[in-house]
Amino acid sequence: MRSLLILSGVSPEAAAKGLRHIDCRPIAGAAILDAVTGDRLDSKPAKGVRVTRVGWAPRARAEQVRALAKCGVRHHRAIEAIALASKVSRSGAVAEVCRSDDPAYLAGYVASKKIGYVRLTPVKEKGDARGGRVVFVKRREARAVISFLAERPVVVDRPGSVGA
Ligand code: PML
Ligand code: MG
Repeated sequence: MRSLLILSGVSPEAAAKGLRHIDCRPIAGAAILDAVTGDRLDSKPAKGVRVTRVGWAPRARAEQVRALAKCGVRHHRAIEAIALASKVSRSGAVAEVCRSDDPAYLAGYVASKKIGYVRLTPVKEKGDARGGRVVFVKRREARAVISFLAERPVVVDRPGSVGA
């Protein structure tokens, strides 16, 4: 995950801070971090930013389901995570890292415009409820990214792309 974040343009220091965040008890939303310093930029440390108002266009969803099935991935969490990562990517964020907080679901991913959605499994051991989501941004864009993530309705109309 660290290498993929650095490949995506996140500094080693910020990547380390982000990975520490998803190695803890999860918060409801995403933590927004400065992609250079790793400073936390959202205003609610105990909550983070909920990435909401994102869904699949039905045909695109069906295509994505087929593409995942070809790789042996059959889980609604993967489909929902790809929609969410598509919205995060369109927000202008530098990169995102996520590790499921479900103790029975062992996958995670790193996503960015540079590398796409890179799914990794297992990223933890069964029974481990630590996890979460971190979005790395350019500091001067933090406010715009946060309002896009929380408020802007987005429809994913092609696998890997977003039509807002
Ligand atoms: C996947 O690609 O399978 C999704 C991994 C992250 C899931 C996050 C969650 O819903 O807990
Ligand atoms: Mg969860």
